[in-house]
Amino acid sequence: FGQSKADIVGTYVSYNEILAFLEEKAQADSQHIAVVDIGRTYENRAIKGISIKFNPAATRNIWIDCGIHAREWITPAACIWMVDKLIDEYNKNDATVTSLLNYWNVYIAPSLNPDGYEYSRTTSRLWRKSRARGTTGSCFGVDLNRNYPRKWMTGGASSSPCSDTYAGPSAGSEPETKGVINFLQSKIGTWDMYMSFHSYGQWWFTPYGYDTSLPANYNSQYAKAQIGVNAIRSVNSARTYDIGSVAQLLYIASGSTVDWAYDDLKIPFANTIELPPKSASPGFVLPPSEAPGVCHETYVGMKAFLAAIKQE
Ligand code: ING
Ligand code: ZN
Repeated sequence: FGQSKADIVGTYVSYNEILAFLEEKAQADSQHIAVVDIGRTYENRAIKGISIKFNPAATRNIWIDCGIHAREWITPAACIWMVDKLIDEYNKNDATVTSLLNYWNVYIAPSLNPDGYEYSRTTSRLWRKSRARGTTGSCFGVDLNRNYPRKWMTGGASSSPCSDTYAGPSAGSEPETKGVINFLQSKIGTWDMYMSFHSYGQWWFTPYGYDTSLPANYNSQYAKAQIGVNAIRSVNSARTYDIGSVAQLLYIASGSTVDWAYDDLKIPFANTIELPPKSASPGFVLPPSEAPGVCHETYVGMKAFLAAIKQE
């Protein structure tokens, strides 16, 4: 037997290995699972996601993305883990996963910034942005989590192409951003949850990043996040997360995915999770030996969070 692609689950792998994994999952059950096109990158890589649709009558959707920032390697690993375990546990008739996947179609995009991810893997480990070349100057890359068209460039973002938080030349200018926007817009009104994974810091963020005001349903978002965080701590008692809005807990940041998903797409549960570790050492460079544990606890937290949302 050849080595199964399933062996990549819980490890840090190349973008090509991620794509091969998605294809393998779709081929193994083409009736329920498909690789979907999200868009292209600046360097013309295909941005792919996977759709998991076990119930043909399900009409509601949820979205999970990872890897919008190149150096946050634990996040594609966490997305791959979720794809693998959701499918596996559904097929094993796990009660929670069965009820979640009979209710929702799930879309998971493990890497929204594959150009940056490959650059981080091969050349510059702490690269954050995309790899777009501006028309002037010698600096590369747009911070894709500052490029979304909700309150673009209104704070906590830079107009300098050399900055790590460069928001791009205009709102939604980047091909990576356009791909996500077009995909979500094509199913507008069907989304119940939008989650973007980042690292590091152990925070569960609600909107907003653009200012310190809170979304209308903040108390409900907080309560559901609390259930997710408690589930994570039930797996690893040392894993504490703080819950709150981006701007209140961390810093002002405009043009991010969550503010766009909540305000423009009206998705009631639009969150960002900052995965472990908690502090700058090891920060983005989480040892691979810790990846399976983080992926597992995160998956447990997401299941509890989704089960809580489903009660609404
Ligand atoms: N942190 C996020 C960033 O893009 C964030 C924080 C989350 C900002 C959600 C806006 C919205 O700066 C990291 N580590 O990337
Ligand atoms: Zn990030």
